[in-house]
Amino acid sequence: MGKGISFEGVNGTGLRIGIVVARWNSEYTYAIRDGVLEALKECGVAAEDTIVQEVPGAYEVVLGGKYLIESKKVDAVVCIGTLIKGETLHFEYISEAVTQGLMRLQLDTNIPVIYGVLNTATEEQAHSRSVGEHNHGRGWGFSAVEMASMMKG
Ligand code: RBF
Repeated sequence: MGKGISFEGVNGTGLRIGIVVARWNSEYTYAIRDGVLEALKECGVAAEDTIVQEVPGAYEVVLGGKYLIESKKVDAVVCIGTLIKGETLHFEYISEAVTQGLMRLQLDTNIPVIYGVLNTATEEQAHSRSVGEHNHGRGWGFSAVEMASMMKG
């Protein structure tokens, strides 16, 4: 389950969940995607109701999420990216834009958007939160189902 919180009783039967995965830092983003898939399966989301869409980088996950919401009618979407602080200011600009974009997306559409973006200072931090001892993807998968259920009343 997610670090520090429990998702007991979360039931995804009949829900459609989208996953958007950035290919930048795919060693980490694919591990997170797999964690999300594992959680969705565990709480009863059918394989045919799980829609995975790849995009190039974290900057593109916002539009990827909008696409799944509008064209694939998902009940929630998990947007996955990994931004690792580099030598340039790209990290700050992309991170800020994606963070604002994902919040705006869910408020504009009334469809839950799960913030699946790791913003880390080092590769080691990204590693431990994805392929390492704690895969955040699992908690994000359960969060998607919980929020989708909430919105469906
Ligand atoms: N995308 C990521 O998902 N993670 C990164 O750490 C990342 N770093 C980038 C650093 C630079 C200098 C540039 C130019 C792009 C980076 N991107 C990264 C890609 C970005 O999210 C997007 O795919 C491209 O900028 C094209 O819009």
